[in-house]
Amino acid sequence: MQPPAPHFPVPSDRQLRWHALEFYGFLHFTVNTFTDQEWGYGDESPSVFNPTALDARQWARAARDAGMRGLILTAKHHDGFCLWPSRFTEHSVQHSPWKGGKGDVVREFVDACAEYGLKAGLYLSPWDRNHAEYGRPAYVEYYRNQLEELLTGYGEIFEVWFDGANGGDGYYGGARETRRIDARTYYNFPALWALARARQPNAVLFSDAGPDIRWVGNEAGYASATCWAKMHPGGIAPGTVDDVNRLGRGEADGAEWRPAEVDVSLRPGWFYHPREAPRALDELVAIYDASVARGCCLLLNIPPDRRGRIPDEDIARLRAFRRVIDARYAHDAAAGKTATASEVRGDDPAFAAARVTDGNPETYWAANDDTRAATLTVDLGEATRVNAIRLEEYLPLGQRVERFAVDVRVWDQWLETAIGTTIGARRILAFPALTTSQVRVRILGAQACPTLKRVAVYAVA
Ligand code: FUL
Repeated sequence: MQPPAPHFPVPSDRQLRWHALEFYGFLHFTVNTFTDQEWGYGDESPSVFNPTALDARQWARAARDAGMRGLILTAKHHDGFCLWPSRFTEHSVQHSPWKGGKGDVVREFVDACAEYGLKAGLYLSPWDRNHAEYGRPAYVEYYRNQLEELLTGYGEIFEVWFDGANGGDGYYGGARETRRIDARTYYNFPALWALARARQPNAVLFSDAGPDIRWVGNEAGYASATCWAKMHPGGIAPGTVDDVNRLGRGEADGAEWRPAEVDVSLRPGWFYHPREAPRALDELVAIYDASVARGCCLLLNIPPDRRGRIPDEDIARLRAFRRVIDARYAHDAAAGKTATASEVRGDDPAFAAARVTDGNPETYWAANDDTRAATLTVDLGEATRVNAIRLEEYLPLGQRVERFAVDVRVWDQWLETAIGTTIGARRILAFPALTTSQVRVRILGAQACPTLKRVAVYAVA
C-alpha cells in the first residue's frame, strides 16, 4: 500500500530538523548589560563593555544541563555594539577593555557550543541606533557585510534571528534624531535571506513571518491552544505585524509551512538587570506547557550578568525546571506496547497502529484516504497510574488533525480526560491521574486521512 499523498504544505528538511530541537536558549548580552538598559541608544562607549569573568563554557553548560539543544547569541543588538571584532566597524569589542580589545565573544560562544554538543545560532539586529548611515542604502550594505562575516567565519549556524523591531530614534553617528524606514522595503529582506541561505543552507531563518519559522506573536511564552504550523505569510514583512493572534494560531488553510517559535525571557527583561529576578518555577513550567507542549519550539532567554556569567540563581531555577520536566516524562508506559486502530491503511502492517509505540520516528500509523475520523487504542498491558499523553503527527506528510479527544478506560467505561484541536509536531496534555491499562485517542476531525507517529502515555512520577 502506498503511503498517504502529502497534504500540502509540508516542511523542508531544515524545518523538520528544527522541530526536533524543542527547546533552546537565547543570550542577550551587550553594552546594555553594563548600562542597565533594554534598548541602548547607540551612543554607548565600547569602554563600558567590561565583563570581569566572561565564561561562554558556563553558558553552554547551563544550557545543556537545562535540556536545551542550542543557543542563540545577540551578536549585535539595536545599540549597534558588535560582540565580535567586525572588519566593518570600530564599534565593537575591539575597542573595549575586555581582553585588551583582543577578545571575540562570538568565537568563544560558538566554540563553547561545539564543546557542549549544542547548536549555535546568531541574532544580528537590523535596526542599528549607532550607525551614521542607518536609514540610507549604505547601512543596508553594512548589514549585509556583517551578516556575511558572521555566517562565513564561525562555523555551522543553526538559526539566524532577524528582529522586526524598529524604534525610530537613536544616536546615528551623532545626529541624535528619529529615522523612520519602510520596514517592507528598506532592508530588502529577500536578498538578505538569499545570502543567509547561500552561506548556511542548513540554518533556519526566523523573522515575524519566516521564511522558515515564525514569531508566535507575543513575548510571554504562550502559543495559542490551537496552533497550526502553517499560514499565509504574504503581507507580513518583518516589523509589520498587525494581528498577533494570526501568528499565534497559524492558519488551518495556510499555504506555507511556517511553524512558530516561542521566545520569552527567564527574567522580566531580555538583558540582565541587577534588580530583576528569574521567573518562579511554576511560571517556567506553565511556559513549557504553552509552548513545547503545543508543538512549538521554546527559545528561553538566559541573560549573562556583568561578570559575563549566568547568575547562580538562574542556573538553580533552570535545574529545578529540568528536574520537573524529566520526572514528568521519565516513564512512557506505552513504549513498545500493542495498539489497535479502527482501521489501518490498506490493512498494511507498515501503517499498523503499533507504529505509534515502536520508538521509530520514521514509522507511523495511517488511515485510508477517505477517512477523517478514527480511534487508536494503546494497551498498556498492566494497570498503570498515568496522567499525561503525548501525540505526534508524521510531519513529512503535512499537518492534518484538527480535533481529537483522549479517553482512559476506568473499570469498563471510557472516561474522556482531554480534548484538543491541533497536534502537529507534538501535543502533550495532562489530566488528573488515573489507574488504567488502556488509553484511546479519538481523532474527531482531520483535513486529510490522519497519521500519528507517536503516542506516549506517561506514568505518574
Ligand atoms: C525584540 C527586541 O526589541 C528585544 O530587545 C529583544 O531582542 C526581543 C527578543 O526582540 O524585538
